[in-house]
Amino acid sequence: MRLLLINPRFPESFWSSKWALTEVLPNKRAINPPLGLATLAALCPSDWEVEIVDENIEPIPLEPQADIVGVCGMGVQFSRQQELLAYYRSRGHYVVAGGSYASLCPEQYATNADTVIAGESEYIWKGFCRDFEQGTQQALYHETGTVALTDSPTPRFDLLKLERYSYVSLQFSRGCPFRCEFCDIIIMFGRKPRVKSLEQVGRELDELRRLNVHNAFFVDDNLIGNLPLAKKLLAFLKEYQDKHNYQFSFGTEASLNMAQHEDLLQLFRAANFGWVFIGIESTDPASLKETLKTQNLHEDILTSVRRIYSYGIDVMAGFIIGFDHDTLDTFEQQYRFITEAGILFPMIGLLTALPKTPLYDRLKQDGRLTTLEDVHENTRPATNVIPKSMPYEAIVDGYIALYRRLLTDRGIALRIRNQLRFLREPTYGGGYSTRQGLGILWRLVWRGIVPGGPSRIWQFLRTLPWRTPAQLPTVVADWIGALSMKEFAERRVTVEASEESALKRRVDLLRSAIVGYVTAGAVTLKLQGTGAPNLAVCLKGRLDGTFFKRATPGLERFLKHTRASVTLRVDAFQAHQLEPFQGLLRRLARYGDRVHIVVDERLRALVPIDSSVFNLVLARAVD
Ligand code: B12
Ligand code: SF4
Repeated sequence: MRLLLINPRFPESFWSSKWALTEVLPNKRAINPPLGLATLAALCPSDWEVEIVDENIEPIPLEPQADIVGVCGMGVQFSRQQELLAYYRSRGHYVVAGGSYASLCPEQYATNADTVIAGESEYIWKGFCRDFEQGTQQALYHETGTVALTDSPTPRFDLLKLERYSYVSLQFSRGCPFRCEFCDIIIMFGRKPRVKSLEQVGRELDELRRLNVHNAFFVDDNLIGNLPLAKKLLAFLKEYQDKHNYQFSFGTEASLNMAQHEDLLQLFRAANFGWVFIGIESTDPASLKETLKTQNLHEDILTSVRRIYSYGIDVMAGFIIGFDHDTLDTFEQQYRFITEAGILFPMIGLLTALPKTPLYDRLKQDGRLTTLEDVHENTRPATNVIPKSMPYEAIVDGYIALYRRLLTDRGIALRIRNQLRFLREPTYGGGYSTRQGLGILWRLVWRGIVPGGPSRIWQFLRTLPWRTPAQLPTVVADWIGALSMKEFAERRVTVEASEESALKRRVDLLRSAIVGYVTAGAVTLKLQGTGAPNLAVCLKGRLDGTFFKRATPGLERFLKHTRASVTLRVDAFQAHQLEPFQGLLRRLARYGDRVHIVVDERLRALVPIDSSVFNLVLARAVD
């Protein structure tokens, strides 16, 4: 049996770190590989041929040799996941949906998937494989019991192109003991953390060592969900690292109460954990109580963060604004805390109600939910919650203003200095060779710092740790991450919505450059939409090299100077156009997230498109 597993392209978000990946880090295309697919591959019968394609790093095959195509997805990937399922099904493949969102809302897949795997797949996937071989497969396999993680196999890391990711994922536990009102993790994975055995973890690390991995991310919901077991894991990791020259630099997700256990922090340090992601959400005790995040109420949060720093561990954190107790002052409080604590990568979201969570049920009952497209992307100025203590427009404006303040060069530098005052001996070393490290620094300076002008250069110099060089990798990573966020925010979050005149001017310039072709009807241009403007360009007649020479800079400038998207539709194409067309694509690649390409089905073999760079539209009915 031939099985093709696909991780669909993510829409761009703060997490994509696009600027860092394209401009600074060597040969990396995405942050993390799809661990769920590698786990699923390991659960297949040994005689099945399995291939994993991650559309975030490579194009999807349009004519795969596969009996079954399995597509995973989080909520943010839902529309692409549906598009891929529909496409492969229309080509005669048997299509299966699984992953985070199919686990939470399997009912939403009924139309496009032949089978839905809902929940952890360690047991039910084996059932599906058996049934499929016998021709008795069902439409839905739903895990309703409890999966013991000791039954989870070593993921097929060998099927992933690990060198293209900044971190490689592995997992020790699932589930979290807490009960934050907005959280869907405990709906999917429960409140009793389940863990793998230390032997299993050791086997996975052996495999990652064999594959020459250095940066590893424990993607647990909360690594310290079961404290005694977490301590055993960390002691084991320390011993493992001792034996193997500290090959790994680790990171993970954990709850803030880790700060209350100095022995635990000591173990984190000893095992070489460089950073931890923590859901801080709010510094207001009333809001924390409201959302049942009581584990954050043990002490002043700044004290907790600084204690974690004192063990050499950097803190990334998530914040939420929009709790019922929050007011317009909350924005200022969050700004002050994030700055004083020196949190370089604050993931700030407006309170959003995800389906099936207690928050969703409460707000629905109170009539405080609106419909919002793509509710899953919660790091943008939009929410499906009607705020209680401030107008919706004010919360959106406050959100944009907060990011603006945090992402000024001065704001970034101030946070770095506040962080370094307490993160004196960071464990994080970068995980790169000296040569690679110098290359990264060089690109950061020339592509990130110098283009920011004298003020950014000055702020950068002020953050350099002249007396403590061990802090340098942290400073470099801080600037790379912060400039990546800044670049994304400037394009997608904080841009003024009033770009209309700039848009029209750019389209006019483009049109006048190719006016002969437009008049002849060989190409059409149409600017559509206001909130999310889109320029539709349709190639429909004979186009020569001169056309591409003139259209390329115009389109490139359109994308560079506006935040609009472009839909490039190819309805006619001759073989001699391939070279100039590819030249056009190369110039637009850096804006690929905003470029949608629709190729007439009869021409697809003639016009190869890298779907990991551009949005390759496969749905039939596209305007
Ligand atoms: C690691 C991680 C990330 C990483 C890497 C993501 C990646 N490439 O895989 C990073 C940090 C980049 C990330 C980012 C985001 N994430 Co995330 N992430 C996780 C985390 C912590 C672990 C995922 C994981 O690897 N699990 C380990 C594997 C083994 O388990 P699994 O994926 O559940 O897979 C099992 C089954 O689902 C099934 N399965 C999986 N795939 C498939 C496919 C098929 C065909 C089948 C049959 C079965 C199947 O088999 C597996 C074994 O049982 C989860 C939390 C969680 N516990 O799932 C959140 C989680 C998946 N993320 C989430 C979110 C919301 C996001 C963001 C949108 C956050 C944001 N607001 O910006 C971004 C989006 C990413 C982007 N680029 O835009 C949500 C998704 C909610 C949902 N129900 O859809 C989760 C569940 C956390 C949460 N509740 O907040 N994330
Ligand atoms: S600590 Fe995190 S994973 Fe645990 S319930 Fe709260 S939000 Fe969910």
